[in-house]
This record gives sequence, structure tokens and C-alpha cells, in this order.
Amino acid sequence: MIQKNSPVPIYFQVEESIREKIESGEWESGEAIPSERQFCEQFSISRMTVRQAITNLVNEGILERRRGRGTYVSVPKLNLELTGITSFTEQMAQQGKRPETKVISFERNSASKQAAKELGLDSEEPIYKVKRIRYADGEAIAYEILYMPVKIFPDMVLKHAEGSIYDYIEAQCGLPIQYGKQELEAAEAGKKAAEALQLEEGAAVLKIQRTSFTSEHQAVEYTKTIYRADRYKYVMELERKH
Ligand code: 16G
Repeated sequence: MIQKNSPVPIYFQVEESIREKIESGEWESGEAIPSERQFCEQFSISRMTVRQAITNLVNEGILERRRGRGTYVSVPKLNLELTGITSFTEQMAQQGKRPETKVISFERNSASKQAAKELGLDSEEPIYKVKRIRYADGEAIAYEILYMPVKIFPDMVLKHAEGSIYDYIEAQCGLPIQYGKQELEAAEAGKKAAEALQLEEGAAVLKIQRTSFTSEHQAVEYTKTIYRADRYKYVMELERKH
């Protein structure tokens, strides 16, 4: 209930009442909350007051506005470990999510200059180029382009890319991955990634490029992955450098 005579500002009381509904589980993550107009009517308060309360909770990440659709209780973000080499399948297992993969193309080409350089091949050497959409509990969250050298994986077929590619490389081909090189940058979703991830073109994404090597310094994969920035947060363990 809102107490208009209280020294506690009304917007703060509205904020607290929304927070309570979320904490008690009455409003679940991903659920729409009432419209500003409904709040105004329910509490007999001005729209500006309601807007201030909602804006504060949006800034805190507790609520999110979806353009043209209203305000929703935020869905907790997935944690993406940026240190250590883990596969998408392992990352999902850590988060208690069910991974799924859709292969949208599987090609055998001659390597582009960049892919050849990353994989330590001569340009024009044959490589696989695989585009995949990765899902967590049915939601598309990453769009991935994977390059692998044909000479190391002569028997690779589309089916292998439908499951865990690290499982294929390590368990099936007997080539344990030892270390990697990774680059990350903020980016905007291009047309293809936006389509795959059901985002608007230009939406914020994180782009990560990784090259993974065996202990013999053989590059086994080069990947470009586009992650939905609104569904991930990034976790790193740091060591003090002297
Ligand atoms: C992750 C890797 C990617 C690797 C894939 C294998 C990052 C930035 N990238 O997406 O390089 O190819 O996992 O996943 O983490 P899989 O074994 O489930 O196919």
C-alpha cells in the first residue's frame, strides 16, 4: 500500500512494492508487469512518479523495457567464463541449461586469407566452414562460424557439428585442446546474426574469436562467435600482476 503522508517518497514506495512482488515470486522473471496507467489507477498517483520508480528498477537491471511491448521482470543473465577453454556444451552444463545446436551450413572450401593465417595453413588449403546457431533451453543465444583444417579432420561430416565439436576433436579424434588465443570486442548484430538470434539489426552483441591449439601447437579450430549481449554477462578470474 502507498502511504501518501509518509516521509518516504512515493516513487520509492512503488519501487519497494514492485521489488517485493518479484522477491516473493508473485511476479516471475520474463513476466510482464502492469502498465504505467494501471499503476497510476491502482495507487492514485501520477504517471511521472510511476515512471521514476520503473526507470530506477530498469537501471538496476531488475526490470527491462521492451520497445512497444511493455515492461518485464528481467531474466537473469548467463555467466560466460572468459578464462579457461570450455566448449559451449560445457558452458551450458555449468549454467544448468540444455544446449542445442542447429547447423545452418556446412561447407568445404579453400581457406580465406584470414582463416588460413589463424589456422597456420597456406591460403587456399581446404578447410571446413560451419555456421551454427547455439541454443540454451530453446533460446538462440549464440551464432557461430567455425573453421577447421580438412587435413587434420579428413573424415569430418555435418553430423559432427550437430553435437559438441570439442567432443569430436578431443574424444573422437584424440586431439586434446591445450591452449588458445581469444579476442573479444563489442559489436552490432549484422543482418545474418540478427536473424539467427532474433534481434534487431544493429543490436548490441559481443563478438569473440578463438583459435585453439593442441599441445603440439597444432591449431584445430578458429571460431567467430556472436553472443547476445542482453543474455550474457562475462566473468573472469584475475590474478594480481607485479
Ligand atoms: C565455444 C567456443 C568455440 C568452440 C565451441 C565448441 C567461445 C568463445 N568459443 O563456443 O570456440 O568451437 O565452444 O562448443 O567460448 P561445442 O563443443 O559445444 O560444439
